[in-house]
Amino acid sequence: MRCGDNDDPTRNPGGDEQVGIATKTRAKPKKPSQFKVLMLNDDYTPMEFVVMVLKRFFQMDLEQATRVMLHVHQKGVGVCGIFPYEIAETKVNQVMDFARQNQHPLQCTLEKA
Ligand code: TYC
Repeated sequence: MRCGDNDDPTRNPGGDEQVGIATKTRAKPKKPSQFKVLMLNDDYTPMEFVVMVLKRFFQMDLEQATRVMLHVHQKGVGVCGIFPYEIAETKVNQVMDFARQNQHPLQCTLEKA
């Protein structure tokens, strides 16, 4: 039978089978690598602003955002979340743009998880 031949009605009773499309599956599929979004401490950004950022861009509730903000304030750095590269990069840009618009020196960066 040639590829694409499908005239035997018993061969495809539901009619929803794709014919002639070959797909190749990797032996070892790679999961997309993950990146941590890190928030850095500074002496000037108000705590309330950092909490607002964590709620707005990382979907944290007030309690969680306050905990992460205080961790960063005390330790110097903290993890806001872990995402595929493009999402992590977008979040970093959103945080940095929002901080800049509000004239705060808040810094956010990426690190391979
Ligand atoms: N250290 C800042 C202050 O005392 C608060 C702060 C917390 C700033 C976390 C940045 O990522 C940060 N106002």
